[in-house]
Amino acid sequence: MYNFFRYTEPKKLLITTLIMFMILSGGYILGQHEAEKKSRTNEYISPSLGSARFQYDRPSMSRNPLKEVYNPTPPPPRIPPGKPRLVEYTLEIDEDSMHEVAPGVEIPVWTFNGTVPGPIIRATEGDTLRVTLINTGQFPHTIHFHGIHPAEMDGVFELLPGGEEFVYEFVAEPYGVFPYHCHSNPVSKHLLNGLYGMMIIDPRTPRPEAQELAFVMSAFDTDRDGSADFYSWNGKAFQYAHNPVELTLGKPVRLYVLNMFEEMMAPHIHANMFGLIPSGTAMEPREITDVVGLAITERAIFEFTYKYPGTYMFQCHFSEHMEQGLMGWFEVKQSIL
Ligand SMILES: [Cu+2]
Repeated sequence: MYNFFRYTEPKKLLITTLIMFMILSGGYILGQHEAEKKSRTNEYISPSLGSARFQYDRPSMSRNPLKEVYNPTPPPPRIPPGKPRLVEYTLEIDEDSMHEVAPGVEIPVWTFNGTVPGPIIRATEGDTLRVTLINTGQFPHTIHFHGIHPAEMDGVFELLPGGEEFVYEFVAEPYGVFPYHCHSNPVSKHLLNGLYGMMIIDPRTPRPEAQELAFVMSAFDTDRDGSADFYSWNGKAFQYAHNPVELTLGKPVRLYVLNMFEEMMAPHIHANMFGLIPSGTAMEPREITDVVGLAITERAIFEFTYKYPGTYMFQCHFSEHMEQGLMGWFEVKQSIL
């Protein structure tokens, strides 16, 4: 017994010292991290983040219009089931745009047609999609569409110099939800600067009638320190916290959602479940859930209907993403008809 204590006491002392060191150094690192976060410029605290008691303000109390809210309603689908048609878009790249990334915070960005994300491109499966790209900038750019198309329409090798135009033309297939983005190197910079958007290819047999929404999830590193400062639905942090998306009680909703940032996202709707159609490439949901993980460029369709009226949060379930912009409100109202 005597020997046992003689050998264990120094061990205990060593372990205790090690634990104390780990606690103290951990506290120091955390403190440094917090101080670094606070020193960042362009920090914006949304009133919807709530009070010191961490309660969320109701959206009607915090409505604070941005200069403009990115309309979450996608353009209507082509009128199926007619014959396949030619669907034309013109996308102009501008390297000299200012973009309000959060209320009162403007940053320089690169844009397709002046917005981040760029406009939604929409066609029906089998249509011929013709997209004219005009590069008004100084750097070479491209458009790389996801989906099926010939090699020379893939927007990887054929870099478009500033001041020139190029026409992408291919048959829209398969049906689903896709990203499009610049693929000029360094791709990370062209993406982070804002050159991305969503493409919806509708099935030739139309999906059932629903209120349609489209959310592109992305993030902005405003001070270029390598970590994102704002996370956004459709390019603006907190825009649907200040301007809730109105839904009609009992009416089906179809949400097209796409992640364009290099971190995992976890879109989640509150007090409800959705039918999940990964990549939008099926007519029927694969499962019923209320959250899904989306890696960069992964996308899905969520189909849901609210059963009760009221105000419901939607968010990215990564807490940091939510606190830095990826949250908002659905206001579910009785139909006035
Ligand atoms: Cu580019």
